[in-house]
Amino acid sequence: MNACSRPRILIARAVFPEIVDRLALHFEVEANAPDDIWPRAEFIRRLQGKQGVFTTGGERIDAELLAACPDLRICANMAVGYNNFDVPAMTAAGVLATNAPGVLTETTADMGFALLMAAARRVAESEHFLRAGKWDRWAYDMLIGQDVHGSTLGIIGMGRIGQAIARRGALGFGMKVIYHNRSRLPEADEAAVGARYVGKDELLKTADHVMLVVPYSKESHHTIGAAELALMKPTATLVNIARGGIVDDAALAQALREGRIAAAGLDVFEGEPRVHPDLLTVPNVVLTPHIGSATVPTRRAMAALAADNLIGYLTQGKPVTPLNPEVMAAGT
Ligand code: 8YV
Repeated sequence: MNACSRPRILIARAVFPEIVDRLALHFEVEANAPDDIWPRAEFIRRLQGKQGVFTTGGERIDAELLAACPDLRICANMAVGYNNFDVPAMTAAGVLATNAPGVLTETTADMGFALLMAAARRVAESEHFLRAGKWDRWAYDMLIGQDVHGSTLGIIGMGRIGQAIARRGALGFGMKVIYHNRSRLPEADEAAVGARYVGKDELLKTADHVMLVVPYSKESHHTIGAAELALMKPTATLVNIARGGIVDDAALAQALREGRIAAAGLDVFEGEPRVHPDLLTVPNVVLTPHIGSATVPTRRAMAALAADNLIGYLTQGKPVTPLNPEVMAAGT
């Protein structure tokens, strides 16, 4: 970049046109209006000479890519999760990483409850039943499920979204809320959300409904597998709104098929957008295509925050939500 030219950025996927227009006030922008999924080599080629990239959670940023893109200074994820970023490699390369926390908390917590209600009360199964013309009479046990109100909700992962789910459960549905997390919340925070800390096994054995809200990492891979499913109640439901890979999808499909747990609600999948074929053939699971944050205001807010990070950092050295602020301290 010569001294008087504007920074150049790449927007990896299609986003709201007004966000592209806003970015274009500050940068030379290469956008992706057709929303093509570029093969990695093409992504790297398009990143040449770019100082910033607007990513959406699906683009892997690692040491190999960073070595091939020496001009890159910031990667701004339009997602709170950033398991697509190798943050230590970015720090080593002097590249700032930013994510989009906060703005999607309540929307994603709503989706957790939508899946919980749908799974426990067999909403999707009931709809399929009706559309298939199978509803010809009332029966005392037709599509009966489990209660959500007044039951015990077990939350694994107690960050912002976990706490928003706890509040909904305790205050809205009169649930007893237990949680497990890497670290226990301060007592005042536990009281504020009405949740009690327990060990993971106790949570799995006690909860009527289990909700997963942990970030994905090597450590959280298959947090729920066959052994954990075996601890759960046969009447229990499992909801995953976190990331694919937190649950062993093959083991879950088998547990659902064998009635070892009652139902599940999944918004995220191992290897998505592919879905394990066994999950597609079991009836007692509600499947949605990673729409946890998908409301108009929230997706706008996420895109705006990613844009704010690019503008803040590349024009004034002041990002809003940096993940590795030490990059700035190092003056790189
Ligand atoms: C995004 C998400 O839709 O923010 C996250 O971590 O999982 C979703 O809200 C997805 O990552 C694409 O941006």
